[in-house]
Amino acid sequence: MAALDRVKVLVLGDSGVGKSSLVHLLCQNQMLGNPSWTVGCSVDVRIHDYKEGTPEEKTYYIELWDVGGSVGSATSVKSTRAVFYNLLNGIILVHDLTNKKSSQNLYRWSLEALNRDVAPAGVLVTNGDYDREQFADNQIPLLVIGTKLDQIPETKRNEVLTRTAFLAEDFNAEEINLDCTNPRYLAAGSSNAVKLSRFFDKVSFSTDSVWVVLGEQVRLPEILPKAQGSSEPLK
Ligand SMILES: Nc1nc2c(ncn2[C@@H]2O[C@H](COP(=O)(O)OP(=O)(O)OP(=O)(O)O)[C@@H](O)[C@H]2O)c(=O)[nH]1
Ligand SMILES: [Mg+2]
Repeated sequence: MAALDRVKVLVLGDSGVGKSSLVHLLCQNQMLGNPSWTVGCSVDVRIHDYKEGTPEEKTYYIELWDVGGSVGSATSVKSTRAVFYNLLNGIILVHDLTNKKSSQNLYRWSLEALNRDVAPAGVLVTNGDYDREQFADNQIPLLVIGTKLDQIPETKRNEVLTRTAFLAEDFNAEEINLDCTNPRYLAAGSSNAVKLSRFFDKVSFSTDSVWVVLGEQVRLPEILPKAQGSSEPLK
């Protein structure tokens, strides 16, 4: 069997928002039994059928790089994380719907990963300082995921989801809100599953188009002449 193409997706967000729980759900289709702090980064893989059911259908390994979210913006911590940010095809931005700060910090996480974090070390780029122009030429697919939906009382959901819809708009991304401990939220055929599949289609397509190398967005042929008839990405 031919080796499958692999693509890399970063999973970013504050500590405790549920990144590891989400990755486990995406890759193992079940609740993560015993979550503990992620130190450094852990990687799991999901198999994705690009353009399923069409003549262009192709299977990809999606590597989900779950980057531990502890201790925000000290320069040394940032440079440690930076090693995970090279050669990426997409970013899943994860925030906790019960924690406003974790939503605001997504601006900082995305800027850090895309190497546009020009704020002085230790200063968060908050919603108020956010400038959409910083993303004007971004070609990396982004997906915003809100977790702990189960912990928001029914009476508060509208208010919370209206606020987070703006967030997805700022990132020009789709959003999914869910409970990471419940596989039902990603059940086959559900609108969440459709959004997810659309995101992974975009990410898979990007193996043939754009990568981030040391913070610069480049087209693959510019850094690696492709083997005839192959779209094997750079490893
Ligand atoms: N009720 C509920 N609990 C959740 C949800 N997602 C995550 N949790 C819980 O939140 C806690 C933190 O989850 P993790 O997945 O470890 O968070 P993380 O983002 O990987 O944290 P770091 O590894 O420190 O960066 C765990 O106790 C999870 O069970 C959710 O959607 N609903
Ligand atoms: Mg974790």
